Amino acid sequence: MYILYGGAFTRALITEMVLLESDLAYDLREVDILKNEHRTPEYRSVNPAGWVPALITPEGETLYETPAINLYLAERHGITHLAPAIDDPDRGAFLSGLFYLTGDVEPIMKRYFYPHRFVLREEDTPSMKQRSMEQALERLSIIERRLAADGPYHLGERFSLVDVTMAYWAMYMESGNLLSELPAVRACFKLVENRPKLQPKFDEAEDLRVKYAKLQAKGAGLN
Ligand SMILES: N[C@@H](CCC(=O)N[C@@H](CS)C(=O)NCC(=O)O)C(=O)O
Repeated sequence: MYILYGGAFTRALITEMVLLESDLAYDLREVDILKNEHRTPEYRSVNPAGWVPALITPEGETLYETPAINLYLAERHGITHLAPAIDDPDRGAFLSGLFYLTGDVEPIMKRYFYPHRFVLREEDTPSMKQRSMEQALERLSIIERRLAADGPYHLGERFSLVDVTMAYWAMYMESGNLLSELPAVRACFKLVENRPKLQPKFDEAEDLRVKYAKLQAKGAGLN
């Protein structure tokens, strides 16, 4: 069985969704990033980079980097409805969409969620956060145009891992009312959110988000 190191507010949720969509059994080991459990020696012995998620394969190999884990799972188990096979005509568009999100958009999201890490002076934190969201919206507007023209999914009528990856970030943006200018992104997110195997995970994430907002109001936060 797979072991997934994941937990609340982490993109391990994307990997969980891949596992669920693919009917693959897994054991979830919770890593609480609000308690800095990802920085403990125990967790660093799993993933020295200290990022969540990490996946242990049934053979005992440790994998890291979310898109790599997700591609590995889809390809190893032949889940071509999530990741078109290498000889599939949709493969190029699939890889482009996935790498655009994970290589371009996600680092901007990191600056949005952890703005204090990217400034020299504490007083610059709010402007870093604001600028990051402006940049994220600009980068997502490229996806918006593609989805509006050729959607509803990144691959037209065909759902894939690219949509699940985007839906994870869209979920947080939707709860902050940040998708109003991106109706096609929002529509794609809603289609993913309503998939029967994934809906419970989105509901769970929304409950956690509400709890986190309450904690934040009391001064807690990502550090
Ligand atoms: N490039 C890595 C990034 C992983 C990552 O940043 N994970 C976040 C949770 S979504 C994390 O571990 N955050 C803790 C921190 O930044 O201290 C991946 O795609 O897996």
